[in-house]
Amino acid sequence: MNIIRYETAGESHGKGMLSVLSGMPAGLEIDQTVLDRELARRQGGYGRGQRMKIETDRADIISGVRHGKTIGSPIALMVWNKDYENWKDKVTEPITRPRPGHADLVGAYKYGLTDDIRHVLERSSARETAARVAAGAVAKIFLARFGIEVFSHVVEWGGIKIDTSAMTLAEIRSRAEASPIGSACGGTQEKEITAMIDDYRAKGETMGGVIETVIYPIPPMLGSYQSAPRRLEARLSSEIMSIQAIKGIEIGNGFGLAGTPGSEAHDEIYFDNDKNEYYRKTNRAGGIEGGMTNGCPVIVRAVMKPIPTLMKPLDTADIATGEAAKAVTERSDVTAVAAAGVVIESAAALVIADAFMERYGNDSMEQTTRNFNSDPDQRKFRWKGVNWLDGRIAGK
Ligand code: EPS
Repeated sequence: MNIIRYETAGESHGKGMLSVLSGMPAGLEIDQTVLDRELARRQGGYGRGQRMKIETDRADIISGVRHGKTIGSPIALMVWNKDYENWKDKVTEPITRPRPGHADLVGAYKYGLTDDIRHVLERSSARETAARVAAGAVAKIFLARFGIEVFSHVVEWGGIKIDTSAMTLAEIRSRAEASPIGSACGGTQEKEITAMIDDYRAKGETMGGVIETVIYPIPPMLGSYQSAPRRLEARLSSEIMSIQAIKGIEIGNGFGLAGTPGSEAHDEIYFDNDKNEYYRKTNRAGGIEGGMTNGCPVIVRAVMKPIPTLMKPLDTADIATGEAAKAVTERSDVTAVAAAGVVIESAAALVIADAFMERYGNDSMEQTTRNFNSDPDQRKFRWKGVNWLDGRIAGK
């Protein structure tokens, strides 16, 4: 990221998780309840483990905000780990049995930490995403000031696909927000999925899934084709793929485009003379063409692999003895796919905030708003298609 940047620090059982976010203009009102609501959402979702019962994540604003508004300086946000009290004086046995799929084995050798894999595990833990969500919540507050919304829903759980083709965007969002699995399916399918998660828990298994993130409304012309690092697909992918356990990503019709003839792969352009606007009837591109938003909803799907900490441990080799062993079992979640949706929203919000600042940004919110409002072409590409996602959704 270019103008908006952030870094996180913190270990899973250390004092807390810190994020430092820079580049936000001065004068943005920060509502603490929004930060804490996002952190609470990240803690939720069916299938989470014991740790989430210990923590009540809250963002402690350390710097960058005075009297409720940003002042242009780096915003440091601290999420204190309540569990630290239980760990600070704890004497733990060294971990020498790396979990396949985690950072354990290679991380221990890379950093010369083979005496105890816990040195690796503490930082590679997905607990780090609490800090990302705190920073992402600030980006969401910023985007909301310009009418930009980001939400996600889980479209596949352990192989069970959720069909949202008969639902509007608004329906999907409200149903997913009310669901313990973060999906819009409701009723029968929700029960089927929660029963499957229970079954996985009983068997010592873990479960992955696919999350769809929607950014809409979103202004056109964010991102650029001019240089590779400015392309919006690249920026979104990079940020989302950096989230723990995310193994694949697609934008719009993504991988499906391989089997689609060109005549059915793109979104034809129409012009409404009365409204002086361009519009599309489909959104196969997922709202991005040539690395730039085109006014249609930005659609990103990402797959989260099953968490590598299994209670039914996999084969491994003990790095102290070289002997065959079973991987270490640590307290963990059966699945955290719904929580990953909140983390992806944060990642997307940070990227979009960065691209927005590139086009309209200034050091103050006042001037940034003026720049945005005075853009004559900003409404020229407003999405007015009947269907928001390749004709799958009837209505708006
Ligand atoms: C997590 C906190 C962790 C894990 C989980 C995510 O807490 P603890 O290790 O104390 O149980 O529950 O991390 C992983 C599953 C992982 O593999 O890193 C959190 O706050 O989201």
